[in-house]
Amino acid sequence: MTRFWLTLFLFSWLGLRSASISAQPASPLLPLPTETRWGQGRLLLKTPLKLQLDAAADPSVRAAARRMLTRLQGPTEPAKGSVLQIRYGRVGRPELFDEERYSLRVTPVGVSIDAPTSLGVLRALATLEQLPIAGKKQRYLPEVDIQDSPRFAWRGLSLDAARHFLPVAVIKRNIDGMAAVKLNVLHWHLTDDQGFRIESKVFPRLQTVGSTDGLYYTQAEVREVLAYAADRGIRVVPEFDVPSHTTSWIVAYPRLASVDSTYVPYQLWRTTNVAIDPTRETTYTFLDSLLTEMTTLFPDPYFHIGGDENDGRNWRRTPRIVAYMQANKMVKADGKTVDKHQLQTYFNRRVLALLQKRGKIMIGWDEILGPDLPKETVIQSWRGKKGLNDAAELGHPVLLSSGYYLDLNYSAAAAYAADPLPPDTPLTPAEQALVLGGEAAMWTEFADSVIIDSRIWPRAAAVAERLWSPQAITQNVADMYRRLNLTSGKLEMLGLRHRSGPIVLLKQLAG
Ligand code: CP6
Repeated sequence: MTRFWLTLFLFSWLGLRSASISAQPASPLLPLPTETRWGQGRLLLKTPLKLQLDAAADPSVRAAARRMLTRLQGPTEPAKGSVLQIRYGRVGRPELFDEERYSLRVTPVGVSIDAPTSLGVLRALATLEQLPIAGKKQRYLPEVDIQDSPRFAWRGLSLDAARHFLPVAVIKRNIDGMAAVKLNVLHWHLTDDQGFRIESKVFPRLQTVGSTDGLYYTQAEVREVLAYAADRGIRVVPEFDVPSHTTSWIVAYPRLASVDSTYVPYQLWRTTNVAIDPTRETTYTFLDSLLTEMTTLFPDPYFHIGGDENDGRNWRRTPRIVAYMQANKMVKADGKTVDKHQLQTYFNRRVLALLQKRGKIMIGWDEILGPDLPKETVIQSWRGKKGLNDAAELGHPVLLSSGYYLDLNYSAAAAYAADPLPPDTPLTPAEQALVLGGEAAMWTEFADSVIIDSRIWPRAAAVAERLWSPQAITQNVADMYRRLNLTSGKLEMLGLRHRSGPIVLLKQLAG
């Protein structure tokens, strides 16, 4: 035993020594790539890099390369000088999950990016943008050889645009931030008690009556955001939260309600206990029309139906719904007490059928989990790690959000420590393969579009690294904070005003 520890100490001491001898530069990169080999040379940035890209290249890749060069070198005309060479096989399909690999080489004479797909190129460009070092006289790229691919395929940021509306410009600048740290899924929480934030042409009262402040995205604006995200290799998954969190829906269309009553829009700080009626066929004809419209608008194969925090109070108070549950044996083990969870599972199966008819994969928060839920439904765990493991053990694909709630103001270190698959995971390899990744979540009951950047950034970048980088090289919290500080400065330059805050804007307005 003693000898074992001694050997261990000796090895770790040698490890430290050899690291300091080879004078590794402190990496500016976040998330850390799978493999990084630093060289001794440097590529000075004073001569503009000339972009060398296949003539038939995807316009998004060309635009992304131009954006990166402008940020790196200013809006210079490409001259002679060194070359940025980009090669890739095909245009990536984000939903295929294995398309983000790349290699990036910087030598004193140029930069080369090789990737199987355009998505890999976008990730490589994000890395390249983090590399420049300000030398004594001029800026340069350090010589480096990087091989990189993500640990998890699904690295999301969830934004609640329902409680406080988030204008398109806010969504776009947050997409820029996501791209900078290789987050690849924007989960757009579009509806909640306090507002239905997207235009429906079929049921326009949803946005006109359901958003009492009149703020919602038109379908043209949604398309604009989708194109902006797609150009940056980011998928957009919309959430329409049902059956609970639906006051706005019910205020607009009272026929959806479980309880016949007059509903008023909820105030921001109140939580929900309304739910739409899952026992009436008209509820499903309504949802069928709405989902037909919305699944056509959003091209991503995944579609989020929420499903969280239904306390069942509305259903238990309605004799018609209680009778339905009894007639259909939706009761607990005692054979008498009605079980709202069984009714919600029935509802979920009906919604699943509507989505599958449109070729969509359904996602819901962990409350929707139950033995009768079809296995193809993805579970997003927010109430704790147990939800993630339970779902994977039952055979569901699963996402982790527990531990990544930015509005709870955990430290970056705490978010960093939350790992979907820690070394002591109880999951078998087959179950582990069901863990798609995770999402940082920003709820907006107590945050509006002015301060939201400072809640999201830079902590979402710590989550991004947890989900992208290998576990073994991401155990040093102090080093994460060092790199987070660098990243934060870069995010600020992208327009995410989380450091200086609105004061800077006010000063600018004041002239
Ligand atoms: N809104 C919705 C929320 C939350 C959820 N759903 C939430 C619950 C608890 C915490 C944070 C957020 N505000 N629609 C749960 C998924 Cl701590």
